[in-house]
Amino acid sequence: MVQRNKNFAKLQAGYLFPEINRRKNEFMANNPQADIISLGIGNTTEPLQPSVVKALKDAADSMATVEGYTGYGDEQGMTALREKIAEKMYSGGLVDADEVFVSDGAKCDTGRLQMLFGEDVTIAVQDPSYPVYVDSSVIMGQTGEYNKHNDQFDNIVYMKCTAENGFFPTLEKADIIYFCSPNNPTGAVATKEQLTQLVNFAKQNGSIIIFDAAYAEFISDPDLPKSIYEIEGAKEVAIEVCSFSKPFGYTGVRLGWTIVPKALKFDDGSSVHGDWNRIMTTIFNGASNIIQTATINVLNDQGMAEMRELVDYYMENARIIKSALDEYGFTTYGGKNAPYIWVKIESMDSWQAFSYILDNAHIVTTPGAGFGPAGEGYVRFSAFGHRDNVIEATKRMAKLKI
Ligand code: PGU
Repeated sequence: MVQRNKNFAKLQAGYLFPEINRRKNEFMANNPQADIISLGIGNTTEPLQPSVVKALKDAADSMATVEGYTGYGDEQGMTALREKIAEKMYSGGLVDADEVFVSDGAKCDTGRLQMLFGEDVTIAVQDPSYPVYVDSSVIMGQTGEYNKHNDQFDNIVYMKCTAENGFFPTLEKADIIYFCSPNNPTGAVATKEQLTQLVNFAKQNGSIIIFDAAYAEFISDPDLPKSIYEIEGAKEVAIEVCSFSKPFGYTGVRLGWTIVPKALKFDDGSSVHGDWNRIMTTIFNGASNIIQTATINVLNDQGMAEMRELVDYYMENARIIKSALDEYGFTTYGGKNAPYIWVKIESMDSWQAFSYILDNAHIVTTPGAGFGPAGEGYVRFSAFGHRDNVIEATKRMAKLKI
C-alpha cells in the first residue's frame, strides 16, 4: 500500500467552498420549496460580453481550418497575449511582456507557486485570507500541525487584519508573505503608503511577497494602487498573481496570469523568473489556445469598455447589499472598491450565523471563520449575483435578527 502524503492529515475538513455547497445541498434536500439565493462563493453570474462571445466563436472557427489550427503553444502563453496584458492591464510600462506568464487562473498559479519554494520556507498570511494560501502550504509541507485551541497551523504567521487596524496588519517576518488587495474576504484595499510599507518590509527582511490582485479591476478610486508594481522597488521583492475571472466573467472560461519580474532573485542570486519558467514549461502546457486568441482580440477599447460595464454591474450589487445591511443596523466593511461585503456579527459565531441566515432568509453567505481565526465574528456577502436576486436578498435581510 502507498503511504498517504502525511500533510493531508493536517488539513481541517474539506476546502471551504465545497463544504458550504454541501451544507446548502443538505438544506435544500430538507427544504425543497426554499428559493435559495447564493451570495456565498464569489462566482460570476452575468453572461459573457458580446465582444468576448464573438471573439471566442471566431477563434473556434479558425481552429476548423488547416491554416488556423494550432496545437500545443508556448507554455508561457501566446506572445501577443503577454504583450497585450503588459500593455492593457499595466499602464505606463510597469511590467515587460516576458515577465507575464499566462495561466488557467490565479488559483492554479497560487498552487503551482508552492513548487517554486518547496517545503522549507516560512509563510505569513493576512488573517483572514483566501483559504488557498494556507491549505496549499499545508499540502506542500511548509506547516506544522493544526492547533484546535487557536485554529492555527504551526509555522504559519497569521497577521491579523481587523477593523481596529483598518484591515492592514502589523507586518511580521516570514520568507513568503501572501498579500491580497482588494482583499478577499474583508473588501479592504491597501493604500499606496501601506503597500510601500509592505515592499520596504520585504526588502529589509529578504522576503518575497505573493501579491494577489484578482480583484484589481474593481478599484475605481484613482488613488488606490491596482498593482504592487506601482510601488517603487516592488519588482525586486514581489510576484503578482492576477485573473480575468471576475472582470471578464471568465470564472468558467479560465484565464489568468502571473508576473514574475526578472529582477527578483533567490538568496544565491539565481533567477526566480528562470525557475518559474522551468515549472511552467515542465508541468503546464499552456492555457486554452481558443481562450487566449479570443482574449487577445478583446483587449482593446471596446472590450475594455464592456469589461468596465460588467465590473460596474457587480459593484452596483455591492452598493445595494451594503446599503441595505447598513440600513438594518449591521456594521459593514468593504464593498466600495471590492466585490465583497464583510459584516460584523455580534450575537453568534460565524458558522452559526451562516446557518441562521440560510434557515431564515434562504441566503447562502460565507462564514468568516472559513478564512482564518480572525474571520470569526463576521460573514462575507458576495456581490456576484443577478440583480433581481440581490434585490430580493436585501428584502429578506430585513428579517435577520442577529
Ligand atoms: N484569488 C482570490 C483572492 C480569489 O478570491 C479567487 C476566487 C481566486 C484567486 C481564483 O481566481 P481564478 O483566476 O478564478 O482561479 N475566490 C472565490 C472563489 C472560490 C475559490 O475557491 O476560488 C471566492 O469566493 O473566494
